[in-house]
Order: sequence, then structure tokens, then C-alpha cells
Amino acid sequence: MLRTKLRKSREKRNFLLGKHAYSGVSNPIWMTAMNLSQALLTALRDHGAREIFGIPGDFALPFFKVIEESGILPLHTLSHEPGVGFAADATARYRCCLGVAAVTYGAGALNMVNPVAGAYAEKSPVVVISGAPGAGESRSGLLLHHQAKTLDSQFEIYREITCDQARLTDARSAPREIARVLASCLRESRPVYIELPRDMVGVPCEPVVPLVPPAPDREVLSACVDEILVRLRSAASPVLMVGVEVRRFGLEAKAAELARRLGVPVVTSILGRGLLAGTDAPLVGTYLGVAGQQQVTDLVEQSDALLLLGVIISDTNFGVSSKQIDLRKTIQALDRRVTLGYHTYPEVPLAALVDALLERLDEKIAPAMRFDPPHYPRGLQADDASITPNDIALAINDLMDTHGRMPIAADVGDCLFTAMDIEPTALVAPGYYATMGFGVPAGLGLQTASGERPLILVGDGAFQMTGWELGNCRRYGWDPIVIVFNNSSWEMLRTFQPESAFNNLDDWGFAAMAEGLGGDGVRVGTRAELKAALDHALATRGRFQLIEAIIPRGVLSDTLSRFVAGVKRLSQK
Ligand code: S1T
Ligand code: MG
Repeated sequence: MLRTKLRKSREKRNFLLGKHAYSGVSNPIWMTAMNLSQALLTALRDHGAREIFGIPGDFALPFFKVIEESGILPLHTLSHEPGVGFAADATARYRCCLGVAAVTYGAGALNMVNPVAGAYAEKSPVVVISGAPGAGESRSGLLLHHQAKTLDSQFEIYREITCDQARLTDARSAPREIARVLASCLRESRPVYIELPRDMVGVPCEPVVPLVPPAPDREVLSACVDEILVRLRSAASPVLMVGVEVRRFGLEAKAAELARRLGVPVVTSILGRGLLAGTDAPLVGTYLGVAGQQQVTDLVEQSDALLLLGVIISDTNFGVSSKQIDLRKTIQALDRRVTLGYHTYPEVPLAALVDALLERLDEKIAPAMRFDPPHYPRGLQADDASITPNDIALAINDLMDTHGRMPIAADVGDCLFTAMDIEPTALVAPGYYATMGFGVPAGLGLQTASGERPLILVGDGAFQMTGWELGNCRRYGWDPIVIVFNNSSWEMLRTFQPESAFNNLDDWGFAAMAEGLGGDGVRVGTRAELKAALDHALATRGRFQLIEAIIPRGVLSDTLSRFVAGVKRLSQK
């Protein structure tokens, strides 16, 4: 009697943990030959992934066990799935290669929809791996925990925010499926979704053989390059704008060489911010339309041949144009297509286009036009005046002059506009999709990917969302310097709707919470205190440093002020 009861309770436990006949043996599931999880992890590493961010759940426990015990890729667990998505996204952006986010089914994966949508919008190659119910339990006829509508719902939701998907339900086809999906992720530089039922984790599986990308059609490429060069050579004021795909496909050096050989001025889009900064390309600055520097705005908006390399045609890039740019007169190379006027060349990868242009260009198209290099403010007055966002930009420029460039993760809010006045450096920020909550977890991903100490710029509203991920720094030795722009307000929203009291936030006193999270915090109200806090933070390694900068409500960065004024002017036209 007791023996039967024991057996039944063991079977029930195994059922809940997804242990089935194939892996019911006592030895750990990963001790079989190459199993499906190891094949997947090895393939991720072969395709450039260097770590996994994740939060397990019972549908993902067997997979996380293989991650931890196989050691193929290090695992960093965080506290809330949005942070997992943002951190994985940041590693993908920084390395121009796969970022990996592993979660459980339902509650975990659906918690991460927003960060993955942002990665899709901003072309970041994130691989989402979700645990899922096994075949047996899926056929049980019961509604399973974590199931929303049907057992296909999650797959369908992720179909909308990824460029390719696979459900690994058959060990024979799994290697091909994994190869296809990872190739799509890198080719499109967009997220992909892999669903791994928990009863498939330990099944024997062949290794994944990476797909070789097909070569572009040389004739299409040649005709396209011919037409682009005719357009540029006949233009009075050709301008090159480099955008997010130049970064995502690792084309920065080639784009700089192209700009030099073309002899035309080059600007970046907001998402391309920081590109070409370290090169001698004729870089003029970042195009921000009405919110940007006039020289840059005029150059772009008066050009009769704007070559857009990897630039997303978005409102944040072009919606704030003081003069409506006729995009039909531009040359757009994005998403593996080149559009000139009213026709499009299909299947032209950006890398192939840049290579083909460089092959054809051994002389300058036009004499290099001399432009004043963009100027970034420095020289903070360390006095008793209250702090403005511009002061934070000056303080950071001073800091980087003295101690060298630091990678920066910025959230949405005035901190992002302030970042436009900081010397170009490696910057990850949701400049187009514009989701809050990105900054802190992305900063943790940035330190993981770069191995360098990052600066994190975040508003108080955004910090309330994901700032608590700082509590994971101690476990992994991360020690970012975090500047919280605390204006006790959703200030960006107030600039558009000042009459709404709901934009008033309480003052949470973030600095006082740092200690409990394993870091150090200081609250600063004057420019002198800001400078001292930054100097101290820089000198303190091994613990995150949180500087809570108190900014009076209504005090904006110059860039945000210009942006708001410009948007209001445009809306009155
Ligand atoms: N929720 C999320 C996840 N992302 C958003 N972008 C928003 C809501 C809307 C939104 C903004 S800007 C903003 C919100 C709520 C206020 C940001 O406040 P804070 O972080 O304190 O920065 P600051 O005070 O500098 O504005 C954008 C326009 O959509
Ligand atoms: Mg705020």
C-alpha cells in the first residue's frame, strides 16, 4: 500500500517536473550523448552568443539544468523578465551578434513581449528560448498552468515580434530548425523565437550544422551600384546618413571608408548615434531634425541625394524634420533592399552593397567638404547651482576627457536627449521604439558584453520600472555608475501635457535604497555635489554606484527643449 503511494507520488512529481520515460533514469539528463539542449547551446555559441540571461520556471527547469551543468554558455539570472529581455538585447547590440534570453512558458515569456518587440523594432538579434509543456501534458485535456488561451497562443504572439520561429518537438528535424532560425536572426538582425518543450530537453540529437548564407546576385548588385553612383555624382549636395544597420552588421569601419572615398559629409541617425565617432570620416553630427544642431539639420534637409545606409524610416528619425524630406528622392538601403525613387532592388544585403560601392570607388566623388566637427559641451561649473540635465552632459564629458570613454546605456526620458550632448561613445538606447525600463538592465548587459564599466542614465520614472535589477550586480560583479535624473516627474509627458497632475511622481529617495541592493548611493542637489559624487563613484570599484541627481521639475535639456518646441511648431503647421 505504502509502496504504491510512494510510486504514485514520485510519478506525480516527475509529471510536474516533466520527467518522462526517456529521461526517467536516475542519471542527470545531460549525461546522454549530445542531447537537444546541448545541440542548441552549442549552436548558439557557434553563432556568436556568449552568455544567456534568463529566469526559469517549471517548464524550463530541465533546460536551465543543462545550461548550468553543461557550462557551454554562462547563465545570468535576473529578477523580472523585462530585464532579461533588455539585458540580452544590449549584449546583441554591443557585440553585433546574438543575445540570448531564456524564460519559462506563459508568465515568463509573455512578460518579455515588450523588450522583444523593442528588439524587433530596433533590429537587435535576440534569441528567445521559452520552455513549454511536453507532448504528454499537452494532450492531457487539462488547461495547463501558465496557459493563456490555447497552447499555440504564445507561439502566435511571438510570431508577431520575431522574424523566424521554431518549435522543437522532433529531434530529427531540430538541428535543421535551429540552424534555420539562427541564420534568420543574424541575416535579418531581428529577434527569433524557439519553443523547447520540457520533454524534449534531454533527447539525443545530432549537432546543428550552421547554414551558409547565399551569395547576393552580382548583376543586381552591379546595376544597383551603378544607379547609386550616377545619383551621387550628379547631385549638388550629396549626404550620407548612417543608421542602425551599419552598427548591427558591423560595417562601421567600411562605412567610414565609404564616406571618405565619397568625399561627402556623413551624419548619423539617432539610433546610429556614436557611429564613426572614432574614425576620420567627415562626420558632421547626429540628425535630430528640429531638435538638432542647425548645421546638421540644414545639410540633411537641403540635400538632393541623401544616401540612407541602414536607417530606419521612423518618426523619431524623420518625424521631426523641420522641412518635410521627400523620401522618394532619397536612396534607402535597409532590410536587404535598396529603394531609389519608385523602384527597389531586392535581396541586396547592406554588407554586400557597401563592399560593392567600395570596389567601385577608388577616387573621391566630390572634394571632402570641410565641416566643423560636432561640438559637445564640457567644463561643468562645480558650484552651488541646482543641477540641470545639461550639467550632467558636461560632467560626463569632463569625466570622459579625464578618464577615457565609457560605454553608456540610456533609458527613455530626458536622459536620452541629454545623451545626445555627450561625446559619442558606445551607446545602447531605445531611440526609436522608446520603451522605458531599458536603461538599467541594458547597462548590466553592456558590462557583461563589453567587460567595461558602463554609465547608466535613467529617469526616476524608468528607474521605478526596472532599476531594481541593480540588486543582481553583486552576484555577478557588475559595478555600473548609475545617474538617476530625479525630477519626481514623468517630465517628458508633462512637456506635452503640462496641465496633467498625473505626471507628478513622488520622490522615492533612490539613493537610500542602494545599500540594501548591494551598492552605494548618494543624493546630489548641486553641481559641486554632482562632480564630487562622480569622482567618488569612478574611484569606487566592485559595487554599483547610484548618483541620484535632483533636478527641479520643468528643467529640461536643451535638446528636449528644442524637440518639444519643434514638435509644437510642426503640429501648428
Ligand atoms: N511605458 C513604457 C514602458 N515606456 C514608455 N515610453 C511610456 C510608458 C510612455 C512615456 C514616455 S516618457 C515617460 C513615459 C511614461 C515619462 C518618463 O519619465 P522619467 O523616466 O522620469 O523620465 P523624464 O522625467 O526625464 O521624462 C515616452 C514619450 O513614450
Ligand atoms: Mg522623471
